[in-house]
Amino acid sequence: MTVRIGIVGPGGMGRAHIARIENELAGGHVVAVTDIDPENAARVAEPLGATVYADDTALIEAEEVDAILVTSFGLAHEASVLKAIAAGKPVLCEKPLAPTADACVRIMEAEQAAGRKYVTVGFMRRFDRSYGEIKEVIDSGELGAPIIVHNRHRNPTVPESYTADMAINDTAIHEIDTMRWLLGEEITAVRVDKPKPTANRFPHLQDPLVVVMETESGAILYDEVFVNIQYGYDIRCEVVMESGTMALSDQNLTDRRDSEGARNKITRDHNERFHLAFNQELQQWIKAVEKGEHAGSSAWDGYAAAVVCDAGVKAIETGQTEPVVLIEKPTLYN
Ligand code: ISE
Repeated sequence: MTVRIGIVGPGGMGRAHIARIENELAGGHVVAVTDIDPENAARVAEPLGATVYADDTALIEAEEVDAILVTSFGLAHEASVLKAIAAGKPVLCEKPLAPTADACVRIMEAEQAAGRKYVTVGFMRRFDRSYGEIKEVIDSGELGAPIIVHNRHRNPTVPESYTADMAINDTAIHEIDTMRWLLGEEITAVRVDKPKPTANRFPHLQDPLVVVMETESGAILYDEVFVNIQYGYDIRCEVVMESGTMALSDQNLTDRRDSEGARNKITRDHNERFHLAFNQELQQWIKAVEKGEHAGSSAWDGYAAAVVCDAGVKAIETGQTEPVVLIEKPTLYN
């Protein structure tokens, strides 16, 4: 069976997903497209032979669509995801699931009423092989419990439209989810330190930031978020355990040595760095849809990340350590 996918809001991320579904992955085909910009929808649909729909409601309800991929902007996610749940169709929604924790609660309530998990959140780092190897060692207990994690999330630049809260909601959200998954526990408090800003930023941005999180067991997680570091897209993670450490190694699998020295090429962006992780994530989702199962991060993960983000955004304003208070986890997500 080929899973017939409808895409809502194909910007850069959506087009990258379409390319992987059509050229690299098995079992899926994009048959339907909608976008607030009808010209973009037509441009994307034409080479695929896909149908253009006037809006997300028409696309989600279309008989020819089995599953939905939501790659529109964060504020629009909730409405499309709720419509997919109402139509009984699996939906993979790019992060953030929704911009507020309250919106994520509404999504969880709709899923609970429907009685099954329809929603997968696009936290692709869970599918990165290096993070996976770190998780295996943590889970094995060989090196004892994780105590401190040092993360670095560096982007070469961001556009002027990038707002101060996006350092948390759009960038640190990846570490927030990855840390919850790696350590298998919830984050309980967040503080945000503000080093002297780089000169290479837009004046409205405080860049870099250091997000400091505490977990249920008392581990401390540091996340340097530096979105105008110029030299490239650089993601680091070192987990310090009781009798050893595990860290992501350099981003490329080969090192170049020549008269200039030894180099491991730095990637430019998340699509390049996490290409294989995105492929794995989408492939697993397509297979799960085919079998009527759920794969990847759930709406609960989207919710928990949103609550930490809300606390992080507040911590930027207050300069205080802000508590993270989650609702009780609904049994659907246990
Ligand atoms: C972007 O939306 C991403 O998801 C990237 O992984 C992240 O590095 C970047 O900061 C975000 O803006």
